[in-house]
Amino acid sequence: MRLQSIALVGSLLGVASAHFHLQYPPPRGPFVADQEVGFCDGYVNSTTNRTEFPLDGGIISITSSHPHFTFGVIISTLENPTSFRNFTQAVDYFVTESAGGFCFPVNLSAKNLPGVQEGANVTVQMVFDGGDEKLYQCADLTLKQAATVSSDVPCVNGTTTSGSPSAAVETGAPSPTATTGDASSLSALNVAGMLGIVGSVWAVL
Ligand SMILES: *[C@@H]1O[C@H](CO)[C@@H](O)[C@H](O)[C@H]1NC(C)=O
Ligand SMILES: *[C@@H]1O[C@H](CO)[C@@H](O)[C@H](O)[C@H]1NC(C)=O
Ligand SMILES: *[C@@H]1O[C@H](CO)[C@@H](O)[C@H](O)[C@H]1NC(C)=O
Ligand SMILES: *[C@@H]1O[C@H](CO)[C@@H](O)[C@H](O)[C@H]1NC(C)=O
Ligand SMILES: *[C@@H]1O[C@H](CO)[C@@H](O)[C@H](O)[C@H]1NC(C)=O
Ligand SMILES: *[C@@H]1O[C@H](CO)[C@@H](O)[C@H](O)[C@H]1NC(C)=O
Ligand SMILES: [Cu+2]
Repeated sequence: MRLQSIALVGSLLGVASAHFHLQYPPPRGPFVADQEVGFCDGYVNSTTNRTEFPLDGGIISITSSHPHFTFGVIISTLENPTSFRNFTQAVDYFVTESAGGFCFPVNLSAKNLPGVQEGANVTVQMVFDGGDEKLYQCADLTLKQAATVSSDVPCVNGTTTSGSPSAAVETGAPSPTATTGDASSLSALNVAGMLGIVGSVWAVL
């Protein structure tokens, strides 16, 4: 049991350097851990292969190796934003607990920002702070009211799959009402136990 715990802690500490990964909308390029402290994970130029993204019924999906983090989304309507000053807040910062997946609905038109409209090319930048440093990843989008998110996109919180975060999004995931007492809630308990172990080891370190 003790050996198992140490092996488990080792593997979790290993992924801690992985920070967070943007899963959806797809980032500008392959994740680069060392560059994530910088503007757009080091991808300073807009891409031309923009993702068509729902104007008001989108989702943002990440994986996080930090179980407790602050997250927000900033947006720019420039074709090629080059500075944080070219961005404004699209999703206010919030604090959450979720190791593994984190996925939430987003309405980019909710703040009525100028230029955030049908057909617009925008860049969204994820701002993540899991306790080490502020981290950034960007996605280049074309906003379309009629765009839909593919059911292939992973959309989970923690390691537990649940229903789609909004009625407008089809994730193809099973209904959250069907999970009581089954394997998925068991795995959630296991994760809670694992995090407890990690917490106590960090406290010793
Ligand atoms: C755009 O192209 C780059 C380079 O091929 C690729 O790494 C990236 O994943 C693509 N992005 C999207 C949203 O398809
Ligand atoms: C970004 O674009 C500029 C202007 O086209 C180019 O000089 C520069 O090399 C590009 N940077 C990267 C990292 O691709
Ligand atoms: C949006 O970006 C695409 C791909 O870079 C480009 O072809 C298109 O002209 C842009 N649209 C506008 C309105 O600038
Ligand atoms: C984008 O940011 C750069 C650097 O701060 C600034 O020089 C430029 O004027 C900004 N562009 C717009 C359109 O605000
Ligand atoms: C998104 O926000 C806009 C502006 O407040 C609102 O009109 C629209 O109903 C919202 N859409 C959704 C899906 O919540
Ligand atoms: C994840 O949690 C957020 C709130 O913390 C919630 O808005 C979202 O719907 C949840 N996602 C899933 C897939 O259940
Ligand atoms: Cu980190």
